[in-house]
Amino acid sequence: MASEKMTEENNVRDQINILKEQLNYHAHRYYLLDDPEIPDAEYDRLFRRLETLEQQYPDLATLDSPTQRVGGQILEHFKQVAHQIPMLSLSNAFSEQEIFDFAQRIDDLLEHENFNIVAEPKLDGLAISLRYEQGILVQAATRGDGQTGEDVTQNVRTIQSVPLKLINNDYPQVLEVRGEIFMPKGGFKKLNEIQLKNGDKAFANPRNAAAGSLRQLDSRVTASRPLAMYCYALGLVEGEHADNPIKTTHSDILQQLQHWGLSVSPEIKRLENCQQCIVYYQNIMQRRSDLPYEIDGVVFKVDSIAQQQKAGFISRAPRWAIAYKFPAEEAITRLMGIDVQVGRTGALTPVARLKPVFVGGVTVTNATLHNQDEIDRKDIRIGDTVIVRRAGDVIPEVVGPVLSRRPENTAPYILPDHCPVCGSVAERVDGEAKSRCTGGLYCPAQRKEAIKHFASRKAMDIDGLGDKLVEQLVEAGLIHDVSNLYQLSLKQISALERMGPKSAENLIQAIENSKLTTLSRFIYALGIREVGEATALALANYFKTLTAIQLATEEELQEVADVGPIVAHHIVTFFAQTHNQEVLTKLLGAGIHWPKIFIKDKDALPLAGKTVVLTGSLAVMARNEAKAKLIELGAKVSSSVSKKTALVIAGEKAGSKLTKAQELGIEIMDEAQMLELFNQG
Ligand code: 9MJ
Repeated sequence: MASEKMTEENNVRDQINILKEQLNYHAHRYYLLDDPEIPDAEYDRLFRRLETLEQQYPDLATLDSPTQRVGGQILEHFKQVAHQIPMLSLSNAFSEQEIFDFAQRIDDLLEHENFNIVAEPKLDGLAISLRYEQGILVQAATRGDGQTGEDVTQNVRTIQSVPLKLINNDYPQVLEVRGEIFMPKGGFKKLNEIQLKNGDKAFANPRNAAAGSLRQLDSRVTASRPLAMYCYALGLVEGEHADNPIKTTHSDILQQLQHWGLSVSPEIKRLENCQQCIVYYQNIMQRRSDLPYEIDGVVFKVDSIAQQQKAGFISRAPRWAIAYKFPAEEAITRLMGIDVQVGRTGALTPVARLKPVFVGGVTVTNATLHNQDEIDRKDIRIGDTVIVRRAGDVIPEVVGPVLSRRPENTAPYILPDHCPVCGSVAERVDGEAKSRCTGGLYCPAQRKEAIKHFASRKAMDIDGLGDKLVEQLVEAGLIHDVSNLYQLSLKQISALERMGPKSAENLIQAIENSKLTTLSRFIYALGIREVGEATALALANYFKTLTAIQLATEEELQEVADVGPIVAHHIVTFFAQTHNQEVLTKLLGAGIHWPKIFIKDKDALPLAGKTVVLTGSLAVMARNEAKAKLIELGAKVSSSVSKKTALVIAGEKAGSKLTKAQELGIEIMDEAQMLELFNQG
């Protein structure tokens, strides 16, 4: 027995030593280098693990353990400052239940007195204590370990939202104010752009950037950094002004601080009960990504100072306050593998297959890796321990590997040079981020995606035709291209697995209903590369008819505000493909139509196949309108006169193009003749 116990203790000792070593390594990166390698949540997890082991085996707890040091480290560069009133930390809550428990505890401690709560966003920055003597800022100190901090007065003086002198002369002789220094998101982004441009390392997050900026030995560097401060507590106060003594509630004190020129978060609210606290939390969480600064939760504080005193403290945290933290947005997990997905346009997208991990409030198993360059830049390898980030509703992403945990024998990942679905060659065009399967619509993956897109809500809006059903239909060989949708029979659909007769009928009806659409939806539904909803609408409005769009040259297409040379090229390429023309004919033949649009046999149009040049200025009709009309009548509109030109329309002050047309003996019309032609058309 005794030896078993010893073995167990030795194991725990090893575990504790490993944890200490890891925590010291990460604390160094975090506090001294401002360059953390793992997410905070992971650091906290290691820390809690060590705490638990030390509690279970008190003999193994040593004074050099990171658990024996609360808060940050004290840097040697800066003068030390003893906080006359310690700077507190906050207890954390992670669930509604813990907030109800907190309220219950307060209720007990206050012996059922009524109490109000002040709710504040929990800023993710650095806690700072400012000291004003006779209204003048004389000292600014970091929190340090809560008892002793670093003197960063020179640096804090450069922050615009920290007044060097208080306003309204009714302040106390000595006023210590505590708050958070942070870097707004916009400033952080710009700073990192500058860092990268100068060949310096980007900061991992705004808090690290704020910490790094504040610990500069040269305050000119701090001055160039976009820092701000919000105040949320008092420290030492001496010699209150008779006209304006310190208020008796937290909410009034915050107003008083504003009266003296200090900044306070505009989001702070006074609340009356627990339910309102939960609503406040949810509301702030929803707006989190829209706030101009990072927050990692909300803080609830008892409003009355007398009640705060009655509730008291446990070790270094007040009993009268609690931080309700948001779920961590970053976590670490293992990259099990990389799948390659094939999109509608053949683009190959590497997708990380992750060991399931709870992050940002959900369990994440996949995350996009975007493309080869991203994988190379981040040096992500299969087998790595990776940081996964899920912020708000944004799709999860892999931030990068934790290099200190990289296993041996990993290799850089290279995307396959063949399509994993159809085996066609995958090509990467110069200047493009993604490589693409060259299989086109031979590739079942591309076909499925094209059909899903065609049926989607903003395209043909075929109700009930979801992704799974499209996959079933393609796999059953019932549809090869989008036009086959309109040939499906009730019998074929009913025969599919998990398809009831009523659903089959509804689907047939939905397909039928989709036949009446708009020109812009139809163009969007075709899935032409780079032609999104807005471009489709712009094309429809400009050209008015499908025929005009089909016949437009790249040059003409670029007349549309939304269309540049690349998009124009994609459109022309799309319509030039025989396969696409066939599908279009079948779709229109199936009865797809839209109001106020006429479809003519393009060969029968009066200007079919003729190249027309417009020159000089038109007096009656807008130039673009004339151009659209010409296209509608089947013309190809060009900007230069050549032997191929069939007709030149010469407005007023026509110059060299008219002369050239006359030399070449090309038919010439004036504006009146053109209008006559349009009337006939
Ligand atoms: C933050 N970080 O925004 C406190 N805090 O109060 C707010 N921190 C705090 N309050 C007492 N809003 C100790 C810390």
